[in-house]
Amino acid sequence: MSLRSFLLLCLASSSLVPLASAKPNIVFILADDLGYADLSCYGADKIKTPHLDRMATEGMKFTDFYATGCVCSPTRGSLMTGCYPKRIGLHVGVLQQGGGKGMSPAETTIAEVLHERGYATACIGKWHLGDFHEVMPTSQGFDSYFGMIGENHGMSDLYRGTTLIEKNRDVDKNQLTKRYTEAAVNFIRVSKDRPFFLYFAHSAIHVPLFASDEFRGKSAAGLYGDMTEELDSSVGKVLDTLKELNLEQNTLVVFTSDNGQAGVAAPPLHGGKGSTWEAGHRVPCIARLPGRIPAGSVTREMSVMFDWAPTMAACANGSFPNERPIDGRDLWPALEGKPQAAPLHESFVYYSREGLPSAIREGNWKLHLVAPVMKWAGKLPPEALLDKLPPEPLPWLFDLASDIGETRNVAAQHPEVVAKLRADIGQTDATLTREARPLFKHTR
Ligand SMILES: [Ca+2]
Repeated sequence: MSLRSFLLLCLASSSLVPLASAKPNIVFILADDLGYADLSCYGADKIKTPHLDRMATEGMKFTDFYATGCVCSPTRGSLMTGCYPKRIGLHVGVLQQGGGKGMSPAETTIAEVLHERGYATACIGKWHLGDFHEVMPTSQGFDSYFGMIGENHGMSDLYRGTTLIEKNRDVDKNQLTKRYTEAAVNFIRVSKDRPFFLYFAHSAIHVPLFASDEFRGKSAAGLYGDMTEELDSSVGKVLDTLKELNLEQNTLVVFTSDNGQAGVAAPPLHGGKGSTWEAGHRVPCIARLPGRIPAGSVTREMSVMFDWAPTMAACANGSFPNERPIDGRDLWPALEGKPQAAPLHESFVYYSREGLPSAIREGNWKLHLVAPVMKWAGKLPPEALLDKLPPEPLPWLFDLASDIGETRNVAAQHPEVVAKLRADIGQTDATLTREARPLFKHTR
């Protein structure tokens, strides 16, 4: 081939077939306390979520995706670092505003990894990984931050960067989803000409519940449903903006939740936030990147929040640093629908909100060594939950393939499975304990 025809061919192919960008944009949307069965594409019949449903039909839905923690801070730290919360000292409870603790600045975050690869990075919404300058989003890899640093109730204030702009009592929480969404859309617009990473962590659905007038009283599932529908509408606005800017084909969008619903879960799961029942940890997860993630696909691969850090790094054609051990694995083979010879994870360990290794899943087996506690059971009397507990003493073994609601204890029939899972949970916890790195603690 002559040089001239080679150049012509290059020119023709570059104009006809745009090369897939080596650095797709990434939008990671995290809901707070949204339950597994609370989106219509996950079986909800009283809550309408057309935008998330569309995202699922255009991308991949996960059936067996786990929030690392059953409460906020552990899961959020895990998402940022690719680690089990215990590895980074975040496995016990949640961080309190003014409590002097935070995720260590010595940890490598996905925002730092992407920033180093040339991404514009923004965190909008709930951070919940510390409220001192040293541990706020702008010290952990984000160019900018706007949001309520902790939970939408109590003491949490609204920040821009590291500046407190509104005290908690002055924030109109009914307008929070709208304000966050405007900020998110604005960030996408101003960043459209370079790779960007938006971590959009809604304060919704966490109790107490708030909704703007447009959504209040509109769903068939009370204020929780109204708030979920408003959240769905926010996702729609983000997707519409990507489409309008012609970025749809070049943006990975992920939607998931940081733990289960703070009430009693809708069937088929049992339990809720703060417990190691499936409904405490198993959450909806949807991922869309047209052309790479097959449209309308479903994965049953057991995967965990900590997988997204290495997966997002790989999406940016990079890799997550491994000088310090991490627990996450690259989800791309599963996301691209490639057949898997072996499961991504042999096991997943459920830590209780007290930080104890309480249950483990391997394949479809789940073993509970500690009885799950339901702290956020809403208004239900404790007796209503007791009848769900197996009458036999611990440990309890469930086959999630046939008993996703964890109601039939089969430990007595499978002593060898119980023994293996018991040994494995001990081994995982021993490794994490031995290798654990410290939290940030303010010394002033
Ligand atoms: Ca939460």
